[in-house]
Amino acid sequence: MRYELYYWPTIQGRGEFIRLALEEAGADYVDVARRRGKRGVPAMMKLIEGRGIARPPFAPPFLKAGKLVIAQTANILLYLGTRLGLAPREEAGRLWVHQLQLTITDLVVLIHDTHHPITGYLYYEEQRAAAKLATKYFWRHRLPKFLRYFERVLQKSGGPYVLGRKLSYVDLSLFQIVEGLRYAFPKRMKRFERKVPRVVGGAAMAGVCSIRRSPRRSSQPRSSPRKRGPITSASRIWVPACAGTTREG
Ligand SMILES: N[C@@H](CCC(=O)N[C@@H](CS)C(=O)NCC(=O)O)C(=O)O
Repeated sequence: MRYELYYWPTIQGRGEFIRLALEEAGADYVDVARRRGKRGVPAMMKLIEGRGIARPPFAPPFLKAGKLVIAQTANILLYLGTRLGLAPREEAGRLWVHQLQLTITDLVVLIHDTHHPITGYLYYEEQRAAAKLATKYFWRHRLPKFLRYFERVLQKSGGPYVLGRKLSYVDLSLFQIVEGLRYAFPKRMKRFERKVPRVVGGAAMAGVCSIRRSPRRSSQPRSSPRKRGPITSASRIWVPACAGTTREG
């Protein structure tokens, strides 16, 4: 089956979690919004607006698989996981990796909030004081709690991956989290990494996958786009876990 991935074309964002899984499995897919003209972003907007579709997605990323249109990153990965050989087939294992992915979903929101704690509609500069406070507590409490949790998960599994020796989509997402944090907070992350060696080690192994060599992996932007745009504009979206559009000074 040829999958259709829909995500903002110029950033890695949450779309990258899906892209990583598709690339790792060598799946046949098209990155729809990266196409030029009407077949690109307008085609994505058409589905979001619910034109000609009974179950419209709220926001990208979403995946079209035959007649199915599936949104929500963790939900998409739940669907793809067993099909791409990146999740266990049995129920308990499938729910376990889904549970871990939902935890990553929570972490992504916190990472986003280090720069847009009040709202994504305001410039980073307009909420800098709140962002600084959010960043302080993120690094002091929240990130350590999340990554130490994954450290324990990896200890229990025996590593290098959350399922032990079998790679899953969760490991690919952890790779993306580590890479995004390195990009957005290079100094802090450098100091922090030694505290979560299993997470960093597993991420490094998961990262040695096809997408690293693939021209389809979008690069991190060189500068920090801080323009405010409409809600549907890619320029608004700041998800450093995956996009890393703003860096620490
Ligand atoms: N919980 C959703 C979040 C989806 C989401 O926030 N997508 C962003 C791009 S990364 C978006 O375009 N949001 C539009 C909006 O919130 O209005 C997921 O994990 O997929």
